[in-house]
Amino acid sequence: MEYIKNRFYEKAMKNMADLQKLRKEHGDVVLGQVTIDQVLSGMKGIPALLTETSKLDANEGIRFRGFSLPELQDKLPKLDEAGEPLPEGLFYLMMIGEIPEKEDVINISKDWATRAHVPQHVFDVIDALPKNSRPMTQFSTAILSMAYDSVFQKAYRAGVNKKFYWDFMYEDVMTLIARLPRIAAYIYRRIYHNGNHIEPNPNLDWAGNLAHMMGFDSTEVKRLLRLYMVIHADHEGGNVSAHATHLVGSALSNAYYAYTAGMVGLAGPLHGFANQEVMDWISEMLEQIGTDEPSDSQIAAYIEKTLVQGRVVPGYGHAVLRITDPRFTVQQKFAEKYIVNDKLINTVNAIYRVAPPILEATGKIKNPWPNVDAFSGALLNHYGITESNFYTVLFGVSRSLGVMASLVFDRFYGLPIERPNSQTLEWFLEKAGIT
Ligand code: FAM
Repeated sequence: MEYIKNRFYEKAMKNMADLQKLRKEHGDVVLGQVTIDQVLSGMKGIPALLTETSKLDANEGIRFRGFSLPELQDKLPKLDEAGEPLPEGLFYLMMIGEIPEKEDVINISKDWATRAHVPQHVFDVIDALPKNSRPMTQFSTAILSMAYDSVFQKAYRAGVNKKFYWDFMYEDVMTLIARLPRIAAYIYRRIYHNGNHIEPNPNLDWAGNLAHMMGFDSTEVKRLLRLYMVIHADHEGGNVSAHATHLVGSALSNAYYAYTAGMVGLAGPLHGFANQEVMDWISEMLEQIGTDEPSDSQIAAYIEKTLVQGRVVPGYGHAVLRITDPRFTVQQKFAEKYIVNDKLINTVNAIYRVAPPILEATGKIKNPWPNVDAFSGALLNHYGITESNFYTVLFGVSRSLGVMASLVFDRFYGLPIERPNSQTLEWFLEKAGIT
């Protein structure tokens, strides 16, 4: 499938002239000021990264190459018109910058199917870990164990000219993405189905095959996983998984190393692990209240209690967004369309009614609205994927699309090693005139 690589080259090459001009002629343009508060609050709002694949607006949400999620649900190719778009199409859009034709998307599905073979040693590595080690530990270890396959690493060691790095990175990225559904499904079947594994079906699309190998062959689950893989794919460059991938890649680490770094970041409870935390928090609440149909006032009391305990309400808040996450809304609409009266989904909707004013009243939480993780678990649970400690792996499979596409751009643009400056507390005190 060379033509996708060629199209990427043609499109990205056009940007190269602009990038070079920026660096050579406009490098001294001042972008803004940096305050002590920004540094001490996690570098929020400092424009410090170049990321092409998507852009997050605080008051509007994510756009992939200019397209919002509802627009993509409408425009990206689907297998059947009533279904959800294929994540392959989103990958094409992130790489090329244009909405693909259906044929382009099917070609990516086929390309990934031909690369999807996972070497036996990866399964051996997974099987060597205790069965009860966390799914994200098994997933990250499996990815890391594939690093020896990296063609980028081999080319680098063979002394390839740096202008060709991106080409080898592209090959690694495509192979890595192609293998993920098999690895994720293997871990799922190992932990929850006694290692009763299901072989891939190369005629299925990437997300459809993931559903199949996990043991779900219904149209409904495939449709859900296609949507899931699209909405979790990217959230501009500064989030922990994207930034960690980019940072590690900037040392010219191979794609397997860089993506593993992103995944161990995603495994944190303030990031991708929040999708499991939401489920744990809700079941803890239902257990304590003693009903699976809690009233609004019971939910309110439980939220207050969580805050008093100095814990976060998972699934709420965001480092950038200041509205209900459109990824939450897309899932809510999906549930409205396909699901009738699910008690857990009713509870998730009730929390959405109750939580924002309480969070807002604290006066310190900058965004009292739900994020993507507030809804995703309830949808998966509805369709029988009930093992919530696996959910972050699904997030990770999807996130590969954005962070790996960005890694190809990083090497194409020849972005240098990332090395921000750090200072001691004494320095900050001096700057503030305190000493
Ligand atoms: N519940 C309770 N407290 C919260 C909160 C929440 N949902 N969201 C923020 N806060 C607190 C926060 O801990 C901080 O407290 P301190 O000043 O005592 O340290 C204060 O409010 C100000 O935080 P902020 O500026 O509003 O948020 P941050 O940018 O620091 O953090 C999040 C952003 C997402 C880490 C934070 O909102 C949070 O912890 N949310 C719950 C976990 C979660 O859902 N994470 C998933 C995010 C998601 F979109 C993803 O990455 N998948």
